[in-house]
This record gives sequence, C-alpha cells and structure tokens, in this order.
Amino acid sequence: MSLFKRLLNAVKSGSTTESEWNEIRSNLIDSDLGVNLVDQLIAVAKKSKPNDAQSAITNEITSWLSTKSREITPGNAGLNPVLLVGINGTGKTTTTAKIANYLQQSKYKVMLAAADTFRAAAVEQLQSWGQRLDIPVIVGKPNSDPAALAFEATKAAIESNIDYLLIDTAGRLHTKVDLMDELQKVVRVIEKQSPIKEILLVIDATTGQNAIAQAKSFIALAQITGFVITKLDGSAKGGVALAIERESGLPIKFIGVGEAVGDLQPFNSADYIRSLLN
Ligand SMILES: Nc1nc2c(ncn2[C@@H]2O[C@H](COP(=O)(O)OP(=O)(O)O)[C@@H](O)[C@H]2O)c(=O)[nH]1
Ligand SMILES: [Mg+2]
Repeated sequence: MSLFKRLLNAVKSGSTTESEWNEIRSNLIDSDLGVNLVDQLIAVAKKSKPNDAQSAITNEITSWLSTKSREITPGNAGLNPVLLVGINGTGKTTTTAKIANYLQQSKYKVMLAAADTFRAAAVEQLQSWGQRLDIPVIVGKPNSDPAALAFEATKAAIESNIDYLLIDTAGRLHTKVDLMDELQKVVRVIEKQSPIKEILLVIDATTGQNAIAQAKSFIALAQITGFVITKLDGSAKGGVALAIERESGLPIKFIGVGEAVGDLQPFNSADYIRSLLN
C-alpha cells in the first residue's frame, strides 16, 4: 500500500495511536518528501474529518505543485532549442533520446547535439541513439569547446528547418565556476541565433533529498524551465517530485520510468496525486 494511502487510512479509521502516527511519519520521510512537508501533511491529516480526509490531503499536495505549463509543445515557429542539464549519471543522454523520440512521434523535425564533448563515451552513446531513432546528431572533435559545438549545431538546425534541437550537455566540471561559465556560454551562443525554448534539469529520483540541493545549484546557474525526474520506475522515493516543485515553483515536464526510449511520460500532476493516494 502506498505511504500516502496509509496516511489517508489513518485519518479514516479515526483510531490511529500516536505511535502509529510516528510510524507513518517516518515512512513518509523515507519517501524523500522532506521533514517539513511531511509535518505539514500530517498536521492537515490530523485536522481533517474522516469524510473529507481525501480531499484535504489532495488539496494540500496540489497546493505544493507548480502552476506553470508542463508542455514543451507546441514549439515556436522556427527553431526550438532545448538544453538538458544535470549532474553525471542522472540520465541526461538517455532522456535526450527519449524526448527526441517523443517529439519525432508528434511529427516534429528533431536534431541532437552532443555537447558533452569531454567524454567520448557520452558522444558515442548519443550517436548510437541517433542511429536507432534515425535522427541526425551533431558532434564535435573530442575535447572541443561545448559552446562552439552548440553554436554549430544551432546553425545546422536552422539551415535544416529543424523544429527541436536537443542539446545534451556535460554533467560535471572541475569547479562550479567552470560549469557556470560553460553553461552560460552555451546559452549565449545559442541565443545569438535563436531564443531557447527550454532548459530542462534532469534529476535522478533515487538520489533523494540531494535532488533538492542539485535543483537549487542549477537554478542559480541557469534559467531552468522545468525538470525531468528519472528512474521513478520501481522507486519508492516518489516524494522527491512533490518536494522539488514545492521548493522551486518550477514544473516537472516528464518522468523517466525505465531505460528504454519509450520509458518517458509527460508528467500529469492530477494523475500523479491520484496514484499516490490510490
Ligand atoms: N531505471 C531507469 N534507468 C534510467 C532512466 N533514465 C536513465 N537511466 C539509466 O541511467 C544510467 C545513466 O544514464 P545517462 O543517460 O548515461 O546519464 P547522463 O550521465 O546524465 O547522461 C544509464 O544506465 C541509463 O540507462 C530511467 O528513467 N529509469
Ligand atoms: Mg550523458
């Protein structure tokens, strides 16, 4: 039974003991909701009557979620550059391929850019996705300047009348200052040619509360427009999705639910809350 469902049942039963409440509380904390939100939720639950517990909890959770658009389509006329950022291993390259596939299925013309130029394996990984999906991939020379690559890719995409250029970026540099400089340079060279449509921060759900810290650092570095939460398949850590929206006010646009290219879902907040409580 889901943790949130247990919370709901605790209110409905009307006879939950203090030690049962404590157990529910610690289980919710394990779901990576964060102590503050857990306590808020428990306070709402304890205050509500059995009959309106479901709507009180649903309303509370809903009030935490971003009200910004979760759609990345329709795109603008002309090119829509989309940057994927995040630390290594969160699923940026895989998510780049998944979103490319999603857009291609919606009949958009898509191109990929391998701006993680420092890791040969990362470039090859994106190239192999491009081959499988039959989507062109712009790559640079090994260790070339990511901003130069992003510039070339934007130019190529405009010349080929591409709708969406998805740019896979490097995850980790020696210092935060390097990362900031590089990201801002990439953004600048693209924007000289075309306004950026999205900067998506890719977050691994299994990293728990650390995800919140990652979100804060990247939001300070770049104009993040939304999140992709990956590895939600088989993870009990669903609370992080709620916590990250509550902390940032920014929307989750997609969730990753597996390693295959089809394992991507547009994030539907109402469905998500329903799945937590049912
Ligand atoms: N189970 C699961 N694995 C994922 C998901 N997204 C990515 N991965 C895996 O996570 C690992 C790192 O992904 P990658 O795209 O290379 O991360 P990057 O370093 O951020 O580019 C790979 O083994 C992916 O197959 C997901 O939604 N679910
Ligand atoms: Mg990668």
